[in-house]
Amino acid sequence: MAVSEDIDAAATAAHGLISGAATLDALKAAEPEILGKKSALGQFKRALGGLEPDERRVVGQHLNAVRETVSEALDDRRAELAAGERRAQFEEERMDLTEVPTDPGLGHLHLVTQTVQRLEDVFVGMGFTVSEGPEVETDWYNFEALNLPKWHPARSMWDTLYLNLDQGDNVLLRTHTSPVQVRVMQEQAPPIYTICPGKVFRRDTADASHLPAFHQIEGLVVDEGITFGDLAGTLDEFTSAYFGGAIKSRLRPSFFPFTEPSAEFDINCVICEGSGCQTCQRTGWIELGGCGMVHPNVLSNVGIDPERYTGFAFGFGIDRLALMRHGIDDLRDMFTNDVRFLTQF
Ligand code: 2NL
Repeated sequence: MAVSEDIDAAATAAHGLISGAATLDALKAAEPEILGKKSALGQFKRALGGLEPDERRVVGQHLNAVRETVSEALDDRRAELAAGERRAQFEEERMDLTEVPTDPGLGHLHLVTQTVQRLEDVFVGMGFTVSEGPEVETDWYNFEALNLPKWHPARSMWDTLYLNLDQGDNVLLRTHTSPVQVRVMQEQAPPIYTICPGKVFRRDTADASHLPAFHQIEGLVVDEGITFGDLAGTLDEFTSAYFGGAIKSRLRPSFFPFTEPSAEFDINCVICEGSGCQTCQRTGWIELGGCGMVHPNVLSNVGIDPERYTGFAFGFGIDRLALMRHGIDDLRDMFTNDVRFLTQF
């Protein structure tokens, strides 16, 4: 039958267009010509209406079967081209990862953590315990208990960061680790021999020698018969245990509201060992921190009888200690977390 052969010829042409399309875009552009209304196969469909019912049935069935086959071929070709184009895209965007080291090596503790652990080792070796406490504190623990009532002018020694919790200026980020020792004294009767390392906070702009969050270690001893001589001896013993026998310590009079008497505590310059250099401004000494005999008011505030017990306390910065030991000249370098810097230590 002539019509049937024409349909087969149109189908062959359609299959030719399908397999001839080299890209998805080309296939899409050819679609109207393959099965669209104006395509040969589309026109046959419209022409069915003019045929006799018997012929229409036979030709119709044939046309439908042919259109079905063409439609399947179109779908297959579309899938094949899409897969090919995706493969080409992957190939084009492939990244060469061979420069990434295959063995990144083990990490290690941060320089400040290493320093804290060495300090703890030295003090634990001298019979101290290690105490920790909250970084968010109340005004009472951070100031009031330490002989710093609200009106005390020395409160301006600490640029305090207050937390806005609708509690006025009552809740703050601790400005020193002393509140930990206050808690220890509340919870535990003397004898007390403890150190408190930890993070402390000040309202400061970061520069080479200041950070708004830094690390401090404080020590506290409360027992019967503790004297200023015990304080000096403990700090000197610590100094030679931590820095080596060549480094000595000395005390200079100072003031803290929570100790009386109070002192600054210097050590021989670790660079020149006391002979004088640029780092110590040719004095041979470097200031490490402060110390003193615990003020009787502080003992009373935590329920310890100052007539029976005396004590000493000291505090110094950990970050600067690490800085000194390793000849680093900018505190910020330790916390920028550039592994090229950190892996040196
Ligand atoms: C410094 C000075 C110091 C204390 C901390 C202290 C703690 C209690 C009672 C009395 Cl619970 N004192 N701590 C005492 C003197 C100095 O630190 O320059 N730190 C960086």
